[in-house]
Amino acid sequence: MKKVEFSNVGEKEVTRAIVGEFAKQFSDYVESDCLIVGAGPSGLMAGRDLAAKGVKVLIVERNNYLGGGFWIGGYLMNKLTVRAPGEKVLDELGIPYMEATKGLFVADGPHACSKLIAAACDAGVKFANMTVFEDIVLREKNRVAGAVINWTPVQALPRQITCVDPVAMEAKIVVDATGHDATVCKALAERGLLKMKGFGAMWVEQSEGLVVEHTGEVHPGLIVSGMAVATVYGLPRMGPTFGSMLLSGKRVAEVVLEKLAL
Ligand code: 48F
Repeated sequence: MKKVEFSNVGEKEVTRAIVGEFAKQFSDYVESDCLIVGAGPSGLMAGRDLAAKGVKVLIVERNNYLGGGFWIGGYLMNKLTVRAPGEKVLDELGIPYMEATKGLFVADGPHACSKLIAAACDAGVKFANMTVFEDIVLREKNRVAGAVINWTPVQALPRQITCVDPVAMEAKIVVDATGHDATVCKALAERGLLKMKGFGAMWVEQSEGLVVEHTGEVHPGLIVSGMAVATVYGLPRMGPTFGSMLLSGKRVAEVVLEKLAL
């Protein structure tokens, strides 16, 4: 059998490469143009469109994996649906799909999700995964100016063995893309700075259009995206259909670009 010759580097070089590159990127992204909390379909889509326009984007995600509900689609079956005109975004991302019935398209979750993640990475989005959003940073007139974050494992362990203070990241604009929980908006609501209605019962024909229409700035410095929009404004939920998540992410990118131009 032919011998394969690998380069002559050992453990210390491997460790230094990881630590060095992590520290460089982390230090650089302590300040970004746009910090997106949540790497579900709406957060990834927003990040991809923004980074493609040269915006410095960091996505913070509490899980190890990126993609949120987009991996598995509906009911643990790895299929996801998109109602027209959402299939245009699938075309743009090169995601294969079939038409199930007029105006309803079905794609494979893993294929769709990995394409969207790759598109975000290719555009230049950076990720802090296994990182949980804990709180907001506020500045003058209660403008949202960043996020307080910690390692997910720290938060997951019992309090008595993890008294680890978090750190904060600053950003010109923060996006809440945390899905139904709307965790970033909740941090404002807990301080009496925002009223949240909680999402309504499922009604897909109503919810998709309303979510995209209501996507935007919810408080100075904070944009709301995807299902978090339904939670803030009391809009109906929609179940495993994703066209409006992708279009909400696109709308976020438009709003952020307008704001950054000011
Ligand atoms: O839930 P998620 O996929 O949000 P989305 O982009 O899309 C919603 C759909 O998946 C689906 C639906 C309509 O199609 O009803 O549910 O609005 O992704 C949200 C991401 O945010 C992360 C979470 O792990 C997920 O990947 N996340 C939530 N809370 C935090 C967080 C937090 N505190 N810190 C960091 N990440």
